[in-house]
Amino acid sequence: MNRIDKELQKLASFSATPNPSVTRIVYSEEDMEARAYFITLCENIGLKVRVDVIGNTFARWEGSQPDLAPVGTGSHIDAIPESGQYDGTVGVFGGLEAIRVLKESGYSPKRSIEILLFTSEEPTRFGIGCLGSRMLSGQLTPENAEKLIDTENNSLKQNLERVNFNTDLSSVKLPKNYYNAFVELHIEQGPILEAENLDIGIVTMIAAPSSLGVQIVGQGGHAGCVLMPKRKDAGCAAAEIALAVESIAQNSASDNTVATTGIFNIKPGAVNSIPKEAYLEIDLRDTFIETRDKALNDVQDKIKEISNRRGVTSNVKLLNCDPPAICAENLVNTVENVTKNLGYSYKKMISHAYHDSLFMAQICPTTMIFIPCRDGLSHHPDEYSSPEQIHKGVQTLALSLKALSE
Ligand code: HGY
Ligand code: MN
Ligand code: MN
Ligand code: MN
Repeated sequence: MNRIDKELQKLASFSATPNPSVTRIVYSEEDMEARAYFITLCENIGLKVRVDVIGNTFARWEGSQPDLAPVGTGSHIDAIPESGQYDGTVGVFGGLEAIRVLKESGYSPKRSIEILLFTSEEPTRFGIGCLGSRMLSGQLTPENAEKLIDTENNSLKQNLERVNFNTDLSSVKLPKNYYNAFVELHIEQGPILEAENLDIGIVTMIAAPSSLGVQIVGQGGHAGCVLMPKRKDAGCAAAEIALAVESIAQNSASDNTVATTGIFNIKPGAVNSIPKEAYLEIDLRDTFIETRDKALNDVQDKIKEISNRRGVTSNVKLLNCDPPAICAENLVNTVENVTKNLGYSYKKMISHAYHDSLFMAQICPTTMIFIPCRDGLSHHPDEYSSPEQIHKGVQTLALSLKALSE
């Protein structure tokens, strides 16, 4: 088994759930152990490591002209509950492997090359994704970050104090033009590359994500004694809303509108008690802002109509609503030339998943390199990319970083 595969296996052992699933929520014990493991590997090859106050970790291979803006690469290692070993981690450990491969080839960069381990790409703890890259890009201000409350009712600051990080959030935002370019290696998390038997995807655009939180309050009551005409069933209202979300996405003018109700909780959760409350979180994305926003409005109108008709109250909160990212043409061309020279098959494509690159694209030229994943499965214990697929991704990243740092 080669180096990076061993390391990805070791990394997967830092998990709150047993193998093959991975659960590694930001600022959890397993997250902190995984971070320490990565930092050790970086220090072992002489990279200069620094960690910012929310845990974004920078591992720099100093170039011969250290004053030049570095070339960045990286991704995340936090993992949603019961997910897989490769989402994000291939980009962080692939960045490390790319640097090792370049070092071992005798190359030394003019521009520094820096790996960035982003804190909290997944929305699991705070309800919004890309916390680290949102703050680095300035899209999320320290004032708004301070308002974030996690699923255990702790603020961001309380989390930082618990893991002994500093809490001066104003120091996170990167200075203008901090990076000359940013390239993220990531599994595709979809079926296209595998179905078309391609080695590499070169990302030209990242879809526009949004999410809503919906708190629904009905009447509740005894499941036997309240006759049907009198019921104000929050669970049924939630179910009707979830189906409306699906139908709005299916009937959108854009084929790229996608939506689901990924969080669906009802209270009190007793079989013989009519659901009094429901809490939903709806994930809605599209590559086109207009159709994304139209779908978002339609969902909110539908929530109002269903709630009024069913006599329940609903409180809707927009959790995030971000523009799509257009990747830098010159970077896409650089990666395309590298891929061609390596003799790998490839295609230019859209990322329907969001990534930290969505926000890095707001502050520097950015693109992504995708590798196939089996059956297009992700956010699932069976998520898998083969050593050969990872190898091709790392080679493409390494020679792209070389081309950008010469
Ligand atoms: O949900 C996403 O698109 C990302 O994988 N967190
Ligand atoms: Mn993910
Ligand atoms: Mn990811
Ligand atoms: Mn992502």
